[in-house]
This record gives sequence, C-alpha cells and structure tokens, in this order.
Amino acid sequence: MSITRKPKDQLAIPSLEQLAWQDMELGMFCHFGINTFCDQEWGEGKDDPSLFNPDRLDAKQWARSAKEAGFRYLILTAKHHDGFCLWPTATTEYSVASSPWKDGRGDVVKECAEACREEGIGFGIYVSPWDRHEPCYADPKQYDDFYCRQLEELLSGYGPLVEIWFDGAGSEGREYDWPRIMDLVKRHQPSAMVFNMGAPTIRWVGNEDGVAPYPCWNTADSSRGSMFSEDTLKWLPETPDWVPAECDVPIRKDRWFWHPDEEHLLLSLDQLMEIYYRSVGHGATLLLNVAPDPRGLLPEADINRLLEFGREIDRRFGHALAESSGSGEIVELIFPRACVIDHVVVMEEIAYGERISQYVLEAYIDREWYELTRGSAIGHKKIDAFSPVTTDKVRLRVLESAANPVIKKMAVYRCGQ
Ligand code: FUL
Repeated sequence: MSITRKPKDQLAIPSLEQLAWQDMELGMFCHFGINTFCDQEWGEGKDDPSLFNPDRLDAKQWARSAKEAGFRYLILTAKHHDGFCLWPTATTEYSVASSPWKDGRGDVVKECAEACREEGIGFGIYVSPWDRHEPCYADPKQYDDFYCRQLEELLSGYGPLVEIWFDGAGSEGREYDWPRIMDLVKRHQPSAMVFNMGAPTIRWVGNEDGVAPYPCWNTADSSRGSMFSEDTLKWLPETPDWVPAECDVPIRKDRWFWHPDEEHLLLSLDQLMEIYYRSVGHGATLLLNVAPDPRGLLPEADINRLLEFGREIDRRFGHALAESSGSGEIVELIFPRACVIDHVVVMEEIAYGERISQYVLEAYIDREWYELTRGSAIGHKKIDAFSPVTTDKVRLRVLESAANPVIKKMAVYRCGQ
C-alpha cells in the first residue's frame, strides 16, 4: 500500500453536526404551497391565497410515513419561488394568514415541526431566496432586509432545525447578503446544516436525479447553484473543507409539487433502489421529495411506494450475515460459516477524515483471494454489489490512503438481486 501522507492539517474532518447529519442518510422533502392548488411547479407569485385550503391537512401523516419508511428528517418548503409563506409571517400578507384554511389562523410550518418532533425525526426548512411575489425583490438592499426578517422568524420560532435549504434556482447572477444571513443562522440555529449557499456545511450534488457521481468526495470548494446555470457558487471564506453532498429527487418524475392524475409518474421500486445505491451507496445523503396533495395529505400511492422502498432497503441491508470493524491496510471479515454473499458495505470512520482513495474487496474462495470489486472513495458508506459467491472470508485491501485507514463497519449481505 502506498500511504500518501498529507500534513495533518490538510486532511479535512467533519464537525460533530455534520457527522450526525451524514448518519441520517435519508431525508424526505415536502414541496407544498400555493402551487399544490394550481397544478404548477413555479408560480409567478400572483395566485390568490384564497386558493390555499388543505382542509384535511395532517402533518403527522407526513412525518409518520417518513419515519416508517426509515427516513430520519423532513424538509418543508416554507416559501417557494412564488413567495407564498406557509407560516403567518409579519413580513407579507402573501401567506396562509390570508387563506381560508383554518380561517387564516393556521401555520403549516408549526404543524410540521411539531409532527416531526413527535415522531422523533429531524425538521428542516426550504426558504427560496428568489421571490416572484415580493415587490421589493427588485431592490437588493431592501429585499435582503425582508428575507432576513423572514428567516429570523423561521429560525427562531420553530425549535431546532436540522437543515436550511437555500435554493439557487432563479437567483443566478444575484448576490444576497450572505454574511448577514449566515450570522442569523449561527445565532439561532448553530447546529443546522446549511445547504449549498453562503457558508454551506453540505452541498448540492449537482443534479435533480438523486444520484451522486462516483467518487463523490466529502471535500469541495464550490458547487453549481442550480439546474439553470453551469456557474459555480462563491462560498464565503469560512466555509469548511468538509462539505458532504445531498442528492435531491422527486418520487414522481420531474414533479416537485403535486399535480392531478400523475400517479403514473411515480418512480418504480427498482428506480428508487438504483437511486439509493447511487446516493447513499456512494456515501451521500438522499433527499426524496414526496408532495402532499390539496387535501394536505400525502397521496396513498406515494406513501405505498415510499414504504415499499423503506422495506426493500431493510430487506437488503437490515441484517448483515457478518460484520466487523478495524484499521490498517487490510481489514478481514471471517464468517461463522461459509455462505453466499452478493454485497459488501464498507463505512470509514469519517470522524478521522476520508482517508481511503483506492481499495480492493476480495473473497477467499478455493484457498485463493479472488477480487470481487475495487473502487476509490469509501467515506461515510460504499455499497458494492457483485455476482453471488460462496465464501467464508472477505477482506478489504487498501491500496492508497492519506493516513492509516479506519473502518467503522464492513458488512456482508445476500440481497438476492
Ligand atoms: C429547484 C427548484 O426550482 C424546484 O422547483 C425545486 O424546488 C427543486 C428542489 O429545486 O431548484
């Protein structure tokens, strides 16, 4: 093995909050708002609040479904590009307070935050910087004030947030007052992950297909801001080197908001599993969007698919045939008895940084080591699938690493795929 040792201070390591966030692996996105009632993806900010009336809204159903499927956090679109606010903000009348829902006394953000807390999953918010309703958007200075007031309400009024999702769409070429925005985040939600803009602690993977390239290193110094520009974003100097990727994708093909009669767009279980292998299986986090309908409920078909997905992940990876941990250039896993395996899952102890950059996985068959697969990054998690083999011993052989490899978990499975 060649150990390409870099000076210690060059090996990036995650914060404790980033570690905890990466451990969650699966998050559920909920795009919900005035668009839900208008059969559209991007409202222009002109739709009448009187249209918003989710008379059976049950955020507990959202949070419960997420939890049951094994998702560990939920992110709600508190404000999408149309500017309509799901909480009764003091900053604009364009909100739930002007809607017939609960006679204007409702607060979707509050209901969702409470539901997540009850279910024991994390809660996060999406707050679009681009605002197509707010007249002062045309004046950057005034809008910065307006946006900061909105953020402050959200950051201070709904308990701990796991993540704040800053969407770059529509903001191409626009500069917001990021130092000021980051101060607010640090003051009110110092543990929250900051998505992709300002001084981010997590980054956009660069597509809306839910997949990470391989390798998908945890270190980065820039990322693209949106689907509509190839430009990379300018991050503030205090941005950490360790900025893990999050892969967002809607469960209905290319549809973030609910639309009538589109169940046929639901991704199949096979497609979702493929996404899982290429997001979580590449060491990234998956953020899967499941959109509530105009009743304020997740549609039954979407819930069924979500739960099917959760069950399939559990069926394949819920019970390892054998597992171990270790350190050094070779980590061996000896099974109690020979068995058929077709997957190996390896996790680095990333608290020490992402050290491995080349490895081989081998199985002991007929008294010889036989190569199953090889790769570069492992990081938080790498899932390797291969044709079934019968063996009683596998080993990870690290070919290249920045420092002594530390393996938190190496486990083998028979998934039967
Ligand atoms: C994009 C937005 O334009 C979409 O409407 C959606 O919110 C997606 C998650 O991000 O940039």
